[in-house]
Amino acid sequence: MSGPIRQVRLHKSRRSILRIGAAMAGGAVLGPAAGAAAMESSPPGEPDWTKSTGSGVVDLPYGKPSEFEKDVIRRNVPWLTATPESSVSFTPLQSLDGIITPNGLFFERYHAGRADIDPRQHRLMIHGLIERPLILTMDDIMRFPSVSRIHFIECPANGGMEWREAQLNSLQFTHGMLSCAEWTGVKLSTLLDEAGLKKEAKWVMVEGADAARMNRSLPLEKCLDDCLVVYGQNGEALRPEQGYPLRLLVPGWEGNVSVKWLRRIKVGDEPWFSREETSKYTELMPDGKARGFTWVNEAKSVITSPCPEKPVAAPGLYEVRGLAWSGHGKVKAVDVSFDGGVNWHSARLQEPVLSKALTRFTIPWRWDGQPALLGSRAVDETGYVQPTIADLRKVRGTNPIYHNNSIQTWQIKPDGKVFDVQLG
Ligand SMILES: Nc1nc2c(c(=O)[nH]1)N[C@H]1C(S)=C(S)[C@@H](COP(=O)(O)O)O[C@H]1N2
Ligand SMILES: [Mo]
Repeated sequence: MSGPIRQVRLHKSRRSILRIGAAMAGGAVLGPAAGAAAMESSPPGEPDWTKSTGSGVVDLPYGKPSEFEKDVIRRNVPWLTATPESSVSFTPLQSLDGIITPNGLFFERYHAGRADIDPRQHRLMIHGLIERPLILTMDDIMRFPSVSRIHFIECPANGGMEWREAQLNSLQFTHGMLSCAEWTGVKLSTLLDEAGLKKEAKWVMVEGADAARMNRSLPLEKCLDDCLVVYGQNGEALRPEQGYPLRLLVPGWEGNVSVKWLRRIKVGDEPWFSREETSKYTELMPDGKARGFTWVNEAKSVITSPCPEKPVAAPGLYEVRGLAWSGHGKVKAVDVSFDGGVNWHSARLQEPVLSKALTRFTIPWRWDGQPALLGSRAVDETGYVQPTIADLRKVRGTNPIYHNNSIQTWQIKPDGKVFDVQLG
């Protein structure tokens, strides 16, 4: 009994965070009456779940979230693509904490649908400018020394619908082609070492086993640096959505190069200029030329709470939360503005801060009920500062689809609703 009582007293003598919010919520559960209730042996009322035993073990052989979390799901934008086989679903960033995306909520991007592959029949072929061509089974691949690394994947088209104007009033749809997992597999350099690179080797082509046979060219330097051939995702096998049984993971680079259902690696001395690096994943610049091989996802951040899906309940004290990331390495700092970029305040970075991984930031905010414009700006370890949309447009115009890493502004209205806006 003494614990709760002492807690209540402590709360009274110090500044209470919940008091204002709870009163506004009608005081039903956490209102002033809660102070007295905390001195009883249990919270007021006796709910059904306390009156009888619950379900037994292995009632759910593979666990899933509470039924009360049923709205926390991947969603798509139906008008965006002609078919669901060549489409994308978005991660509900507004409902997630920390930096890891649960496997069932990892965003999906398919060019020709999800391949469902029998791992016993899957093969990875390595050929081209190497000494020993290889055809590896999954068992072969799992015998190589393994590594586990936490990295994000972001489709370069994330935010691509916002180049001209703010049109999607949703964090899930403006930023949800972004997820982060702990990946387990073999370093690509280990496999290339096993195959023996010839000295003319300069480029590597990677290809998927899906109906799109998606393929991309990668410079050998990146392949030998930090690329992984992975079979594990957050401690279990890759999900089919993420390329089961095997995918390439190219840390920090546009998601498209992280080829799923990986079946072939060819070593050459020049790029292949595949469809996905000529017709797509290039950007039309204002002078009519197209930029290609724009691989790196540069520093970016977004406030995940509040956001259009998570309005502000009432004036009071809040913790503003968000995510920051950079394809060049670690996030060094995140600044947050509450007045549309006039004043900036340093946010706290939550540990761990990992290279080419999502980083969580927080900052306290007392909302006075007045209109506000919230935005976050990431700085990475190279010193690169996340740009405004106005600055990006000065260089790249309004035609691009890819690599919109601009500062996201959320407008808070006096009723607490949150809107996706852009500042001139
Ligand atoms: N084989 C294959 N690999 C692929 C794709 C694909 O359609 N086929 N989509 C790519 C694109 S465009 C992106 S953004 C990422 C998305 O990875 P995810 O679906 O695991 O989120 O996978 C890439 N790898
Ligand atoms: Mo993508």
